[in-house]
Amino acid sequence: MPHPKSSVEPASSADEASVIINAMAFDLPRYLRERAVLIEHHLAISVPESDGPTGRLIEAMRYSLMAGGKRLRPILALAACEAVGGPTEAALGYACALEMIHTYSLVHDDLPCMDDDDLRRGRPTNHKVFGEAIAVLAGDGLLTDAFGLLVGSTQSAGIPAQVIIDTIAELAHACGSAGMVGGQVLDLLAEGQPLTQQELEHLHSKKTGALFVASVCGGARLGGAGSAQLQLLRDYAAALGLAFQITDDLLDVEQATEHLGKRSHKDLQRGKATYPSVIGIERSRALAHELAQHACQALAGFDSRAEALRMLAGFAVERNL
Ligand code: GRG
Repeated sequence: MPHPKSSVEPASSADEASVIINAMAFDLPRYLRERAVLIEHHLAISVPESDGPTGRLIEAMRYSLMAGGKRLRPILALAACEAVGGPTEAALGYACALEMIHTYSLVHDDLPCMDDDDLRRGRPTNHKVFGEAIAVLAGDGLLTDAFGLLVGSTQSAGIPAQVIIDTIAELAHACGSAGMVGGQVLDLLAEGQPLTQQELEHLHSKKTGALFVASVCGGARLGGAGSAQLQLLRDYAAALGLAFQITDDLLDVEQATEHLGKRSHKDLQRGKATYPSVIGIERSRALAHELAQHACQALAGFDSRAEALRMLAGFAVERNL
């Protein structure tokens, strides 16, 4: 498979014109739908049903994995690959691995020893259906198999070994103690404590932001991005991740459980500091929009192939789910 090398070029006025035309023509709902179908098809193949001795484990993994959700992290990975001119197949396995890791974090986050939730993605949580032991193992299975899928799929796609190694290293860093798991610990320790805005941002940059950055940068790296492009995409993803989290905090306050498919108003109930509780609802909304704009500015040197990424920054803050 070709693995194009490209660099960031300053946008010409012709590029700018084509970006505007593209933005007008871009059908985001359709793009999201089509990408979700592609990802779900590939997820179903990647974690196939099994009636063997571990059938119950696989059933639990698939129960949460195939329960819907926005599929935003894998969609970002594919959009980032596309933005640097890479072929979708280069990042498809990686995209699915991201969704498996995200799903593992949700299954574990819902456990009684963590957030103790009964509802996720509109269904009873994993441990409510399969019991705690199987839910823990289903999460472990999703996390570990994600790395297996990443290696297998990128090798089959002919990605250079060093690019695969760099992608694995960045993903492991984003998920582990320096990233998502570390952020979860900060979150647990902060329950009932007042936080400053800076402390809240630090917590979320790890808990939520790190996986967004890995989604975008990994997808772009597999698509052939150079280091200048990766740096800009890192800025894009960090701003987008924070904007997404602020919007999540706002939705938790403003939407009902039945609408979200997960328990709402839970941050307040658990005594968690959130953007609305620290800086107020209006400032939170304004900050989320500023961050989405900042994310788009980081893409200024990219051509019209980055249109999906631009639209996704808007989606992250305008969504109602
Ligand atoms: C390692 C146990 C463990 C947890 C890591 C990510 C995480 C920390 C916990 C999940 C709970 C949570 C509310 C995290 C904040 C990030 C977030 C808003 C997750 C929900 O993501 P969406 O909205 O969910 O993309 P869907 O269902 O659409 O995929």
